[in-house]
Amino acid sequence: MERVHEIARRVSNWGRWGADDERGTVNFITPEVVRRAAGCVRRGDVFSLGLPLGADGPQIGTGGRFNPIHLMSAVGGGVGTEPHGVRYNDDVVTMPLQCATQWDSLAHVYYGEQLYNGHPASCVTTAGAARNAIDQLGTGIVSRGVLLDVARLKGVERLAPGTVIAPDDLEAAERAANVRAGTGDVLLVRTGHLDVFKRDRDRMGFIRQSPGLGIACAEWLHAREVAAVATDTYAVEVIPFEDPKTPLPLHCLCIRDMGLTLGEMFDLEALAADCATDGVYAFLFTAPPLPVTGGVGSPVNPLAIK
Ligand code: UVW
Repeated sequence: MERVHEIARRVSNWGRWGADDERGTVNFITPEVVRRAAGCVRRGDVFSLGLPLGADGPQIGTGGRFNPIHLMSAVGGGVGTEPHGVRYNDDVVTMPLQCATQWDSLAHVYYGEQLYNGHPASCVTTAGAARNAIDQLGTGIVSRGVLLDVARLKGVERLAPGTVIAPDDLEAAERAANVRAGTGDVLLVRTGHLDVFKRDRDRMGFIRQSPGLGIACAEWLHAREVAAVATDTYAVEVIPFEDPKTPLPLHCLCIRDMGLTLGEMFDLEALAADCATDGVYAFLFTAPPLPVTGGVGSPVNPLAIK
């Protein structure tokens, strides 16, 4: 953890938005940022970045995560007394909030008995998160989205598992896209790794190892003041971890020290193909989490609008 502690001293946002803050870098999304984002809409084409929420999802059962269980609680239920009158269908879903395309809340990963902004880890109990829960970000995540297609930059369909994405790669992808991620933007980084699940149907291969952001990206993300970062992988950061003795180092720095939420398993394929065609890598991005009271994550259907 030494390196995490050392970088944390430089990237910490604790106190930046007040001692009570539970929203972290989403605070960078000001009304002016939203207005600028809305100006990115040119054609009106909408891209969904969400995986289907079904039994055929990416989970393999580890860590208590399973794929959604969808049940019908009413099929052709009657309303009123007419023999051929009004009928209704209803349904129920049981699912881990982290099972498919999702945001991490600022209560999700921590170390040293404190969550983001110094809120005590004891705020999270079996009843949920009393601080830093996902509902705190409920209105927050609409902004300009910027896609950095690192796989395309490297000329491959997918980066190999274990490939560390460094700040230089992000900047090279920016130059290739003629875009610069800045204050309040939501950064989407494409590795191509989602196809290990989507095309190969290899869930184990998708989850157990992946390309991803290296620990050095924490300072870059901090300097650019992005509001959130999401990738097409299971954990945003590279797996195996760069230092096997320090698990989830980027989660620790982003979520706990910077208050920067992470988006995982975003399906960037159709959006990336469109960006490669029209050369436009910035768009309106909206992905409000479900306001789950006390939730430490949320499924989401992010939309990119060009
Ligand atoms: C963990 O694996 C703990 O978290 P995430 O789903 O955010 O990668």
